[in-house]
Amino acid sequence: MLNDAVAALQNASRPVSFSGAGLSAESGIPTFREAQTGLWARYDPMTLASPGGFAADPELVISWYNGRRRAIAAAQPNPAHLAMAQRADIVHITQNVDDLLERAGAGDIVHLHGSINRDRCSAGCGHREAVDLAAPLPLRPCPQCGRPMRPDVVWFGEQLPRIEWLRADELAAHADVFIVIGTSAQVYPAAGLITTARTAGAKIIVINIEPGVGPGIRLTGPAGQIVPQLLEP
Ligand code: BJW
Repeated sequence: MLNDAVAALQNASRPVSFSGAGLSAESGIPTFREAQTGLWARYDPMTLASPGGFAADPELVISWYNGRRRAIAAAQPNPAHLAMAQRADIVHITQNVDDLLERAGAGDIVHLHGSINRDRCSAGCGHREAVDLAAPLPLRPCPQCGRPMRPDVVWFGEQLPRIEWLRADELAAHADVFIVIGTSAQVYPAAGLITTARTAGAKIIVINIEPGVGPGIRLTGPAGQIVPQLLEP
């Protein structure tokens, strides 16, 4: 299986990666569906990451995000991020809101679900600010219009950023190898990119710690072990 995947990549001219939270798990960042540990065990991430959750309790939601921000600030890219960054020919589509691919040195990254490194006005006045991940600010008003600031990420029920979505769709439609890394592929429209790539004829390589997630060549195991074997054979 690994040999087939390595050969597919060696012959690829338009390789694309598509990653999810499992890519950053070995950096100590809980996956989205695991992000309910400790203090957060009684909260549902599906509710926290939603406009309704923010409207109901904005301080709670900001506190959750700020805890995740501190964890990301303390984390380091793992061997999967580093191996991906070494391959300059791969374009990276990620659902992750962390910056570990950037910190690994990857060049071309499409963030489908936004970035936890920025805040924006929740009323959409257009104001955006960079966030210091190690020392994030508590809930505060937008300096431009006075409405609450919120993380610049995509919550359930919200549209994905148009330019990033169009680029990702185009990349998937023209990829010859599409490497799916550490995602449950349950959240749409992002998960639909796998079908787009497969329908257009791309070879699909799925790397996941769980067996049986997704179509194509399945490489089961932690991304931090499998991705370097695949990209640095
Ligand atoms: C490892 C590992 C290791 C662990 N190595 N692997 C069509 C059908 C049905 C529903 C919908 C649909 N279209 C839209 C919807 C609704 C909704 C949706 O998809 N819901 C599903 C739950 C069914 N989608 C939306 O609302 C989207 N918007 C939209 O469609 O707008 C149009 C619209 C508007 C209004 C009405 C209707 C349509 C927006 C989705 C936004 C998702 N946002 C989040 C939060 C981002 C901010 C934040 O991080 O806080 O994005 S939710 C969360 O899920 C996050 C992730 O990016 C995303 C994907 O999760 P991911 O990355 O796959 O993580 P996990 O935890 O699920 O999986 C981890 C995987 O790693 C597992 O498989 C492990 O086994 C594996 N793993 N360790 C390798 N070491």
